[in-house]
Amino acid sequence: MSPKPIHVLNGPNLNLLGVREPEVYGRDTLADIEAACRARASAHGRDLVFRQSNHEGELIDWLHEARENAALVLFNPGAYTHTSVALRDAVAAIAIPVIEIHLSNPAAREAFRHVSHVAPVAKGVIAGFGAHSYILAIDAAAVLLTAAERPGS
Ligand code: CA2
Repeated sequence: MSPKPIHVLNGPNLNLLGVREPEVYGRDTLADIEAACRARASAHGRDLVFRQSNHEGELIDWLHEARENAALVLFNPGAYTHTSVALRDAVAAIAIPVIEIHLSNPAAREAFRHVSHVAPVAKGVIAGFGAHSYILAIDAAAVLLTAAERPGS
C-alpha cells in the first residue's frame, strides 16, 4: 500500500497571493507555492494534496477528510487562525499531526494576530519565512513521517 499523502490546506484570501501586498506576503502566487511544495514532497517520496478555500466550513470538512486520507496536514488557516474555535476543534479532533504555517510572522504584526487558536493543538508552527515556510514545513513533515514509520516507533 502506498503511503498516505501530505495535505496542504490554505485558508481565506490566500488565493490573492502575488496580486497584492507583496511587501508582506512576497511575490509568489499560490500556484507557485503549490509547485514548489510538490517538488519538495516528491524529493521526499511523498504525494501531496494542495487546496485553498475562503470558507471555514469547507476547511473543517477537509480536515475531517484528512483524518482518513492524509498522513499529516500542513495548515495555513489565514485570518481564521486568530478567530476560529471551530477550526481549532477540528484540528484537535483529528488524530494525525497538523503543522500550522504562515508566510508572515503574525507575532511581529498587529496585536490581533498574536493569538492563534490553532497553535495549541498543532504539532508545531512555522512562520515568517515567506513561501519558504511551506518548504520548511514539508521537510519537517518528512522527518516526522519517516520517524513514525521506523519499525518499533
Ligand atoms: O502570514 C500568513 O500566512 C497569514 O496566515 C496570512 C493571512 C493573515 O490573516 C494571517 O494573519 C497570517 C492573510 C492571507 C491574505 O493573503 C493576502 C494575499 C494577498 C493580498 C491580500 C491578502
